[in-house]
Amino acid sequence: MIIQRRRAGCGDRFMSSGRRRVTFLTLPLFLLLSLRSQIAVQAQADSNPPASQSTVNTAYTPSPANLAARKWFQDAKSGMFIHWGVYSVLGEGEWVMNNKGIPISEYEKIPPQFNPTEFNPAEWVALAKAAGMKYITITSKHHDGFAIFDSKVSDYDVVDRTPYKKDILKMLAEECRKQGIKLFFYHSQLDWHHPDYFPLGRTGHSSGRPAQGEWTRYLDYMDGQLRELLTNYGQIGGIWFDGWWDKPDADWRLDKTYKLIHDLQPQALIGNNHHRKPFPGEDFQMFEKDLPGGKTAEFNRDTEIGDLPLETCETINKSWGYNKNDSSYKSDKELLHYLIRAAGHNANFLLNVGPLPTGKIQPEFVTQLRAMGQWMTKYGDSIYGTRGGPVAPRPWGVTTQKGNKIYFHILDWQDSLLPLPNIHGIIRSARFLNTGRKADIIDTGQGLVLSIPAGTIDPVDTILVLEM
Ligand code: JFZ
Repeated sequence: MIIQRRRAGCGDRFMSSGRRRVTFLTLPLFLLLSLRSQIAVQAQADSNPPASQSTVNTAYTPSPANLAARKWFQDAKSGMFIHWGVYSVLGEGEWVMNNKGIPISEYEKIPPQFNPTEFNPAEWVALAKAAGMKYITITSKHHDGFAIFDSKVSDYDVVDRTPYKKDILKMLAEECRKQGIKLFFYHSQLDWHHPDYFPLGRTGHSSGRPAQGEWTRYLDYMDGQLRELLTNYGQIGGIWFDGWWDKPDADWRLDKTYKLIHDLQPQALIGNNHHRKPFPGEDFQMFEKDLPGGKTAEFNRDTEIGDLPLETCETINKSWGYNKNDSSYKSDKELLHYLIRAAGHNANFLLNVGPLPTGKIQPEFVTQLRAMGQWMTKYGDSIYGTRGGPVAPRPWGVTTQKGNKIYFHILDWQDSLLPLPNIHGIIRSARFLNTGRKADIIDTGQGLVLSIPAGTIDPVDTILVLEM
């Protein structure tokens, strides 16, 4: 409800411009109560969908544990994406095998060079926490087909083919459990190495594989690795699939694979980066390099937003896997804006790091992550546990909400007045989170306007909190 008209004689202070200024904090209680009865409700054509997400797929009923995990996921808001594999050795990103046309026979010479003696899982997990992140999603196997865990259905893995010989995922899983971070596995359905990934899809044509193979055997192999991932690493957050888009017309036997996962760990959340509306059996929907509904990336052209929890992922520079030639780092402000805008879109932000082949995370990433964490320590209340707020995302910023609080995140606004549409009901208090100062809300008679005094604008995010 927007308060449009107030009774004469109730202390209206008219400004010279004719606007009425309402400082809600200073209004006596009887006035606030009297305002309840003089209300005009304004239709809202442009508000976000309701905060509670409907979760029903046709052929799949998520378990209560799964529904609880979805809520946890939506509350978590921030996660760390990790692209790490033997490709890191070459320092040209995780697509190097395809992009440089490296045949399998040559690519198989890389694992013997992968020896990350400086890998310290405690350091990685602590860094994620310091960045304010609540979960980690790491590549168990990327498109190159190489597993960074101990697989028994293949010897193309870190234990069998590298001098390091240790199960990286086991080490990380133990540390995550210790430090209270959830662990998800990114698992590539696309495989440039396995002989039964046949017929080939759009990519991986220079691998030099024989022109034959049995597709269902490949799917059995993939399910075999997934069974390992859901059995040997304790309770996991979920599986982040990718690569479906390489063969969109293939029979991926998704029902069987998804059922396997949900049978083994009902709470595990399944998402698939197929850039389509969610398929039955999935528990969350992710977007790559775009906010939900955004179509700046070509592969998001056919994307539609479903009704599952949302996540969007992005890189700090332009690469997922370690790229020694990529120094186009985004600033901490840009990254925070992405996180805040994602929250306003009702989505999580999964921010990527591509560790070095040594096991270290490069200092440029560490600096940005720590800066983001410092901001989250101060202002996390306006992000964690929130859902998209009453005003749909705007160029100037976004809104989030939690309980009786509405947060306006003003990210890019130069003027001293900002309209506050879609605010219904009595405002019990209005203040700026950055300074703690009371905010002046002006009732124009046709809607509310926020007055932003000089010096109030915060270079990252000016946050107005309305308590309703
Ligand atoms: C995928 C991966 O290919 C990429 O390496 C990274 O892991 C990212 C998070 O996810 O990105 C894609 C997905 C689809 C296409 C291209 C890149 N596509 O459809 O062309």
